[in-house]
This record gives sequence, structure tokens and C-alpha cells, in this order.
Amino acid sequence: MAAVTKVEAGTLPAVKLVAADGAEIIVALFGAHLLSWKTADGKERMFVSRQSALDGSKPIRGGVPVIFPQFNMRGPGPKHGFARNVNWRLGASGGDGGSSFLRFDLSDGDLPADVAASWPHAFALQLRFVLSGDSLEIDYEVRNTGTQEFPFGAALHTYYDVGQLDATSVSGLQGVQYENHHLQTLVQEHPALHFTEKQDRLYQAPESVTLNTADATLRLHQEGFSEWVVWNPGADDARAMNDLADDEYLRFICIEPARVNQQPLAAGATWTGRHKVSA
Ligand code: TA6
Repeated sequence: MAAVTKVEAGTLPAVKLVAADGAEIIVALFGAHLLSWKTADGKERMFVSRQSALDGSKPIRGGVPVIFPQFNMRGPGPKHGFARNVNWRLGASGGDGGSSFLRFDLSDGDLPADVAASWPHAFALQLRFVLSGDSLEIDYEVRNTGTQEFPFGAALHTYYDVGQLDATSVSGLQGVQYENHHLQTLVQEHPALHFTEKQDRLYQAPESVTLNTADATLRLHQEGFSEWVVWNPGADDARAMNDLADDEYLRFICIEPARVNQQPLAAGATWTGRHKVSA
């Protein structure tokens, strides 16, 4: 039987799900933010900075920030949107022998007045974290509950604990077009992407890529999104970030299923994105 308990992360209320096989996740209500995913062997798969705020004063540095309604500065609102900065509700939880889940909800009625005023649309978001064996699936749903279309971008800004950056690579991107942080459009030549300097790339998404680290291989699969964003800040950007210790960029990379450009969602319509990570 799966067990669901209330826990605290820093001062943030969070929910812990332990599956029948011992795999577990911890999700903060602030941002419906996944803070930890341990497979049944006890191995932590997510990275969270030891300097991250865990008190609701700013976004959490690590885990899985939920991006909505804009990616980075690709929209008129705050960087990466507001969904990672507000409290969600635990909507449901459960499990049947093989898999177990937590579901979090956020709709316009949950927003603080200033946020609601800055984004005056009727919407309902759902995020479902499903554990089954050595896989974690995150199902992301955006519903337009209003009478007019709205534009949105979205992402699951996943920070993986890679242990050792210089032993890490991402494969499955050979021949795929990407835009780098100098806004150049290029095609990846090499079978594997290594991390010897800052990387901030938007790839036209193949459905699956593989993350290879010194001691693990993770298969990442996405549906419904349009890009993979691959990011590591490198030494200089890391030094400039006050919620990341100077050496911590050596411990993580982000690989994010994303819909980087805001695109319209018609009144009454629903968009779904799925991200499955298999160890
Ligand atoms: O997804 C990569 C990215 O857009 C980078 O450009 C970098 O800024 C990163 O997100 C982190 O953004 P944050 O607002 O969390 O500092």
C-alpha cells in the first residue's frame, strides 16, 4: 500500500508519497514543486540547492519548478510565470498495487489578488505525479475555463542530480535543430551533449532523450510539449546566483519538456503534456 503523509520542507507544507516498493516523492504545495524523487533503491534523482529558499519568499532552486503561463521572458509577465510562486491544493492521492499518485490543482480563484489582476483569465491547472516502479510520470493539464482564448507557455523545469557534471551527457539529440543562448540556430552534430561550459539550449523536441551520468541512465520521454530545454549555468552564471552555491553547478543539469512560446488555448479547451522519467 502507498502511504501519503504531510511533511515540511524548510517552512513549506509538503506532501510525501511512499509507494509500496519504497520509491518516494516529496512535493511542496508552494508551486506544486517536486523536491525529491527517490527510487526504491534509495537513490535521490533530483537536485535542490542547499542555498535555496524554502519559505515561499521566492522560487525554489531545484527539483521541478512548474512553469506557467510563460517560459523565461517569452511573455509579458514575470520570468517563468507565476505558477511556481503560488500555493497549489492537494486535489487527490491514491494507488493500486502497481502505481500511486498525488494530484495538485491550481485555478484562478486560488491566486492572490495582485497575481489574478496581472493575469485576468479563468483557468484550471492539474499536475499529477505518478510513481510506478522505477518511473516517475508527471501529467500536466491546462484548461481554459473562461469564455475567451488565452496564450500560454509551459515547462517542467526539471533539475537532475547528476553527481559529477564532467561524467554527464545527454544523448538522442544528434541531428536535432536547436537555438543556443547567443540566439544562433544550429543543428547538433555530436551523438552526445557534454557539459564543459554554460549550456542553455532549446531543442526541437524528439520524444525521448537519455541522460547518462557516472552511475545512472535515465530515459526521458515527453508528449504534448514542443521543446527540450537543456541548461547548466556554468561557473560564471552560477557565481552570480545567490540561491546556488558556487560549486553546485557541477552537480546538476536541467532537461525540461517545454512549450517555450506562448500559444493560444481556446475557451473550453484543454492542453495536456506528459513527462515520463525512467531509471
Ligand atoms: O530553462 C533555462 C532557463 O530559462 C535559463 O535561461 C535560466 O535563466 C534558468 O531557466 C533559470 O531561471 P530562474 O528564473 O529559475 O533563475
